[in-house]
Amino acid sequence: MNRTKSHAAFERAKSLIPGGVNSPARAFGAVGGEPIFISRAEGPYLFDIDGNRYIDLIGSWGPMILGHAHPRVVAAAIEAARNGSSYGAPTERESELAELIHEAMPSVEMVRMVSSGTEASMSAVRLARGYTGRDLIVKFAGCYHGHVDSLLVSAGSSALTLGVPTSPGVPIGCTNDTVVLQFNDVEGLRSLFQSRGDKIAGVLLEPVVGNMGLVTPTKEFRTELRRLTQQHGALLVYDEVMTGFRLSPGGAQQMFGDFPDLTILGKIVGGGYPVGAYGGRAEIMKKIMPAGPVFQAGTLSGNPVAMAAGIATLKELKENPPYAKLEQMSAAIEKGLRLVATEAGIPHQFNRVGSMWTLFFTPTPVVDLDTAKTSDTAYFGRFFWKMMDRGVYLPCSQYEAAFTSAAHTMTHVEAIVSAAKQAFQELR
Ligand code: KE4
Repeated sequence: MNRTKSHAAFERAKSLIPGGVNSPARAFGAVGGEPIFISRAEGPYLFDIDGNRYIDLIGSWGPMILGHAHPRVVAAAIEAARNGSSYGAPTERESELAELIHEAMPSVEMVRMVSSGTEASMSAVRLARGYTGRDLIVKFAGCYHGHVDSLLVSAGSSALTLGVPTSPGVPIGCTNDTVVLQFNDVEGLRSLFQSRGDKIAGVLLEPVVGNMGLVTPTKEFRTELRRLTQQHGALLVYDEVMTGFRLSPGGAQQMFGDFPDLTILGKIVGGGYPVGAYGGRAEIMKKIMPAGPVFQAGTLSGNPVAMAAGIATLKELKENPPYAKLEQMSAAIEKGLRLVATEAGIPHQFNRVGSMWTLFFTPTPVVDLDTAKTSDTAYFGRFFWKMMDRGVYLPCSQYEAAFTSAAHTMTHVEAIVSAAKQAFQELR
């Protein structure tokens, strides 16, 4: 594929923007080569500035569950933008989106809008500490909650991809009160609560992990998490930035029948516009200023254009739920990729929950960060480019989830599987 314009754009960007990108996740650091520059996107497709078309399996790392440029979302954003882009004053749209969130996730009795998942995670951690009067936060190796200082410890996503799970610039004082356990480690959880349970403000996790590649929790792990947090007065915080409105209308918590104390949201809730949110039990949320003493603020929080896009997205998901189709498409992708990888004799694992999935190149079942890291990331990089050259755009890291959208059809599934079959044959 000709990518000369992307190369020139990357050279230009690198002289102005660190690494030429505004987020390391899109830097292609783990797969080698250079990122492609996008000119536009529509439905299941990305188009780069050289005119190449790709079946998009990232969907902006999760937000584009409806596919790109969905007419309803585009129209809502344009209509809102015509009435001004930001007021710094409250609008009814913020309450409308809050009502849609609460309707989908009853555990979220009250919610505060912010502008990113990171901001939502940071605020939820501060709230858990402010509400409980305790300092300790528990997270799990390989889970990523945004670039929050206190959570950049053994973080997943691009921190893991680029090998800086604990970043320079984060003073030890910021992470002294962060305890990292292995995901699915029930004994580790029990032992920590036994020794320090009365010091724990909150336990933060991705209820289905996307940021070490896709990893699912065991039922025992989820049940113990809820039991121990309740028993010791710690808050259970579900980071549903990726899973919210994706795994079901009510995200992972609805799918599992769980009831966390706080929920962190992002991505889909803004329909591709900058929206994050955190919410939960009203008595906890009422601690947030100006209702309570825990400070949190933001110029563009509840931005009217972003709210309009989020409302349009959640209404479309509610009125025309795509979940059966997402399951059908994603199951067909799983079946096809498992088949062609097996035929090619490639050691692999395929982890999937609904429309979030990861093809790991390892013979070891992937259940936590240690097992995810047995993957052959060099092989993944070669596979990634073989797929790119066949017009299939996978996440540019073994440690990320792929996302199927409502715009994908069986034609796209067949093209994805066919490209993988050829890629595996060429990589022999
Ligand atoms: P943002 O600050 O990127 O909006 O959200 C941070 C975040 C929080 N929680 C979860 C579970 C997340 O997946 C994320 C962000 N996800 C990454 C992709 N793995 C975003 C891509 C990027 O960093 O560019």
